[in-house]
Amino acid sequence: MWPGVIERYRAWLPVSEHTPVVTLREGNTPLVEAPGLLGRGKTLWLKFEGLNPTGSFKDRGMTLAVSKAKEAGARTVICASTGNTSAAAAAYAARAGMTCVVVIPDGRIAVGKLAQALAHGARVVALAGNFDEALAHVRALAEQHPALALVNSVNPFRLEGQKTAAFEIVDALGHAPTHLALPVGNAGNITAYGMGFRAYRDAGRIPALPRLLGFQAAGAAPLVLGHPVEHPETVATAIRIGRPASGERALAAVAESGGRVEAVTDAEILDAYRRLATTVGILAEPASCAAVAGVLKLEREGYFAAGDEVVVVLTGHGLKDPDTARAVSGVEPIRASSRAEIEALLELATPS
Ligand code: AN7
Repeated sequence: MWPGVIERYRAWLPVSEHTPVVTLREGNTPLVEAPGLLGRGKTLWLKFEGLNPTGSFKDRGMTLAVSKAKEAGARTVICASTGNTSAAAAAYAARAGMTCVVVIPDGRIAVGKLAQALAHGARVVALAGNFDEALAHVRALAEQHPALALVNSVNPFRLEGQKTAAFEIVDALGHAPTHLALPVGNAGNITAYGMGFRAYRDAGRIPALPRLLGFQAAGAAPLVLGHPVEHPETVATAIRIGRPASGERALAAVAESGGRVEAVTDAEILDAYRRLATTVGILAEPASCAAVAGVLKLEREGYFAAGDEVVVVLTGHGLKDPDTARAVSGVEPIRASSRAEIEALLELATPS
């Protein structure tokens, strides 16, 4: 049985036999083929991280961060979040018997993520301010109050846990893909993939690093612009971040791999969202679709070559953000009050 990422990759992680493992058996997410998105001779896999216990990749880092916080004797975890980190922190804190405090930008997180944090019993603070301000507040509070364990990705255990996704991809394929594409917000996850692939390369498990392709939303693209964005805006609220905490490490990892960081517009994100939902059969949240949009854009520009194998990380489930799901479909349910009305809607040919 799959034991969760700490037990599966214990030798690669900073844990000991004294670490109380707090797990919801996260990880082991599938690589799903997406035929038809890239041209002939190229392969596209979707690493569906939305199938983790709380519906996003954050569970990989949270299992380690909460286990280490528990090991250190902490009773309360705190984080700032655009939504998914708060959902994961709330769930793993509940599992650990710890208190959880989350600070979110008021009115700017997807409704499913807010519902998760509340349902798991977290104390949810809706800040009049954006994510970057929320993160600055919780960092300062955690410094002043040693009883608070900060579980944002500035906590090094978060990225250690998240790097296991890179291991899983190589273990599942039996080799490294040529490219790994993912959305970039606070820039922790792309840094974690860089760490994971580097660890496997240094151990001789893969000959070279996949090229890391990071995609930001055009209205929140500090790493593309080369400077912080004061008022980030995008439909992809998960990555509405103007001052990425791991920005420099992320750019170094991208450069080392020979990859790139680019921006995609909200229109491109929503086009990719629709295409994924209606032709591949997968609902991924808008931030995740930024990576799909980016790969489709690079494909149009002729970036990929025959033989390339691309893995796109779908970081969060589309059910996290049902408002966007409904808006994107652009239609309402058709009302009916009788079988005849339903039948009329079917436009079936009359049997001969
Ligand atoms: C679905 O939850 O920052 O570049 O506070 O939820 O590692 O920040 C979420 C980020 C991509 C970006 N996709 O990852 C939070 C938060 C989804 C996300 C990202 C996030 P990072």
